[in-house]
Parts: sequence; structure tokens; C-alpha cells
Amino acid sequence: MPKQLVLQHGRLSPSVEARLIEEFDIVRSGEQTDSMAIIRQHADAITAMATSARHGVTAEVIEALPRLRAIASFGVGYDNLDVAFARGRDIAVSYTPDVLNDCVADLAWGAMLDLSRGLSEADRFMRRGDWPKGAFRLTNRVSAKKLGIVGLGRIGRAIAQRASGFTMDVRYHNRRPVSDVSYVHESDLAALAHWADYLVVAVAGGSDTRHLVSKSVIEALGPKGYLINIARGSSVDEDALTKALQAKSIAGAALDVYSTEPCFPEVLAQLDNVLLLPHIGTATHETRAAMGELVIDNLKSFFETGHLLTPVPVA
Ligand code: 8YV
Repeated sequence: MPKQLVLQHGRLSPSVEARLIEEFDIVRSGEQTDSMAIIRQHADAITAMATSARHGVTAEVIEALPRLRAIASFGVGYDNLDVAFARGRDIAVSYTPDVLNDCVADLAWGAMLDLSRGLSEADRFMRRGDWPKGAFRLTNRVSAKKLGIVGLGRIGRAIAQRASGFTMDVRYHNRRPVSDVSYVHESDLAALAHWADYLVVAVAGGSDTRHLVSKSVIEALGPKGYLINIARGSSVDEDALTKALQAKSIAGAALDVYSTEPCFPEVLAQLDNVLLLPHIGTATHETRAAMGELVIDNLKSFFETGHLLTPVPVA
């Protein structure tokens, strides 16, 4: 039986691209200079697309594909996909939730521990040969402190669940309280920041959460507070955060995401109160393979039934 045709819009990891080629007849676009020409050349035959949270899909690309009926995205964020435009053209969009919750939550905890106990800073201290010159500085205990979570979605919940192992008090900020958790809901984000020792940003990206962690929220976090962002760079006022870190008006920040990736504010690289990570929340062999298989399963389901398995939720 001939393989179904799928447009792969944007690069994916080599192993995921290899699996797509095993399952489908693949045409690639998105990264080439003549990408739109490639899309137009195959437009009449393309009904399904694979893409990623990182690369995304614009209205222009969707407009150029009159027979497109399904977009399967690799990743849990869809702020780079024009979902509203796709829906307006009756195009279904899927993402890859749940299979990545644990890895992203693990990274948030690793970042929090590293930042608070100065693990990466201590490693640099050892490699510079500084130990014979004196002891490494005292740092801050994580256990039994106060954890504030901005966005108690799937990943936020996984982060909160891990707090029981550190006997931490957990509160969260959502647009609305969730009914099936015992954590305290804080409707005022600045108040949550003032209360928390660690403020972890786990909200979905997009216009609704742009600069949600504002200058005033960062000020409320205060000199003993740490900010950890494993969500989207757009959710934090990056200029205000950079200034706060330079002035040491917050204790520190661990960042896996930035407003203009792969660029980030260069001054941050000079600061010891910042842990800088290159958007690796889902970047494990196991999780990226599971995400890739979920993209493939969504495409197979579309071709067999006309429906996607994990559609992006309606706002
Ligand atoms: C992507 C991400 O998985 O899942 C997301 O939304 O932000 C990332 O972990 C990765 O960048 C591939 O697009």
C-alpha cells in the first residue's frame, strides 16, 4: 500500500525524521530559502502536515495549502502555530501533551536545586582550581521552603507533586482555581511571588500570558526569591528580570527559555546568580521518542479515521 503524503514543515530530531520517513511519504519545507515554492509545488496533494512547537506554522503557509486538513505538532506549546487561522479553515491541530510532563518537571527541579545550592557555580569553582584558596560560599537550602507555581497545568502539577519529597509548602496561580488539588490557589500573582521562595513559571505561551511575570511580580519575589522559567520566554518581562538579576534584587533565576531563542541577553552570561539552559526541557532520548511517536500516531489516526488523537484544546 503506498505511503500517505505528509508535509514536514521545519526540522525535527534525526530519529523522529527517520520514523516519519518509515511511516509516510515526506516532503520537507520550512527551513529552505525556497520553502514556499516547495509548498506550492505539492499543495494540491497535501492534506496533512507534521511540524513542531519550535518551528510553528503561519497563516501564509496554511493559506498556500488548500487541501490541508490536519497539522500534527511535535511539542506541547502551540504559541508558534496559528491555531485560530487553522480552525477557521476547518483544519485540526494536534500537539504532544503528557508524554513530556515528567521530563520538564524533572528539569524544573534540577534547575531549582542547581540554582539554590550553586551546583554549576561550584563546578566552575572547582575547575578554576579555587578550592585551595578557600571554601565555596554558603548557599540556600531547598527543602521545607515555599514553592509558588505559575500555571498549574499538566507540567505544573508534575512539578508540584515532586515538592512532597522536599517537604515544601505549595501554592499556585491560575486564571481559575482547580478543584482536584489541595494546594492553595493565589489569585494575585504578585502576592504569590511575595510569599514564595521559588517561583516556577509553567504557563502556556502566547498573547494571554505575555509578560505575566511582570516587573512588579519580579519586585515582589524579592532578594530571597528565585525565578525558574521552563515555559516560554514571552511569559516573563525579560528586561525587568535582567535588571533585577544585575541589581541582585532577586536571589537568582534558572532559565530554559528566552524571548528570542537561540539568542538571550548577553549580560546574563556574566552573572553567577543565573543558570542558563538551552531549552532542553523535553530533550531526553525517551521523551523526544515518545513525542515523535505521538505525532506519528496522530497522523495515522487522521488518515484512518479523519480525527486526531490529542487535539489542541479549544481556548
Ligand atoms: C519542544 C517545547 O518540544 O514542547 C514544547 O512546547 O517548548 C519544546 O520542548 C521542542 O522545542 C521541539 O519543538
